[in-house]
Amino acid sequence: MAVVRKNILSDTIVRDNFIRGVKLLKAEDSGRRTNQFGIPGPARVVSTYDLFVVWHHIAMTTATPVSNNPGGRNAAHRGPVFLPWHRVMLMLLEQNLQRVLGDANFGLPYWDWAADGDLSPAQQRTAAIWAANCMGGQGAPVATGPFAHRAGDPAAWRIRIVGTSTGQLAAVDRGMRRMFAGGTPSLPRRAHVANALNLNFYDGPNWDSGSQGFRNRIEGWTADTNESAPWLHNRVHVWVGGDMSPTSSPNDPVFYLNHCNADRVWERWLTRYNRAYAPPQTAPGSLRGHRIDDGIASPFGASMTPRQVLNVGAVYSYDVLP
Ligand SMILES: [Cu+2]
Repeated sequence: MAVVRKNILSDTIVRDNFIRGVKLLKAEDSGRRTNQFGIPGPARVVSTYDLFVVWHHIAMTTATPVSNNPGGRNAAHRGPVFLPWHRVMLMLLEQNLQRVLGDANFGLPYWDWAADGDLSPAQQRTAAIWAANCMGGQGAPVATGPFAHRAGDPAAWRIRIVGTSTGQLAAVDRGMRRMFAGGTPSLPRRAHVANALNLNFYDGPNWDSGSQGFRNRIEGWTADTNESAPWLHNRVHVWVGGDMSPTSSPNDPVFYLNHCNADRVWERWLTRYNRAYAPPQTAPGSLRGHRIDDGIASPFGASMTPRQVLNVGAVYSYDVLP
């Protein structure tokens, strides 16, 4: 039976289960060790939660095509596969949360950031999502909420693996960081989402962060009216700041709430435009990794293609589409 994904502010049980679930995954040994990923220093356990962090970093630092990549396209971003790739990631996290929670009906919650974007900049920083009983607030380290740093508490949320500015992975052990509005003054607004949904084609040449179409707009590389860069999904990463900025951005559970909302916007787009995707499999090898039947590899063994995730109604749906 398909699960329903809900707004995290609308259901306290889903909210609390999400928080409990990510903590259980953070405490679970994935069976992998840091040295298997070339991370310098003594071999340490990689938790199931952190395996998603490593996966995201590796995808983001894998150029597609590997040899010549002027558009900056990587295995998960700046190209057509951005939306399917993150959909697969969210589905795998959701499955793992269902497993550790013992609840096959658990659906990943989303954060409707455009609703907050319509608030004043000051209200955005103290919105309900950042309450101590939800995601907690900002700081370096974060000092309130379920992911706050608490000195000497082994159950406190710790950042263990980060992506460095030189594209490497590094082992650390510290509290999580956020800095609201440090890199951009405000969240995306509902009007920006509506404008993105009016784009009636998915993606096109050069299939990168410079192309027109819905994918590049929701990812956040193309301009909307009267707002300086970045836009939409990218803007949320930059606005939250801290650990939401680098290749290891899944370190902050808010990553999943942001991407679940981007996925929700995509789902609306799919319902409107006949579940279209591009490029087709006949596209040249320079688009390998982004064509409709190219596999999306994961460290969890599963490999899905964009085509296989264009209609996920049997797996999950959203309580409300934008
Ligand atoms: Cu990503």
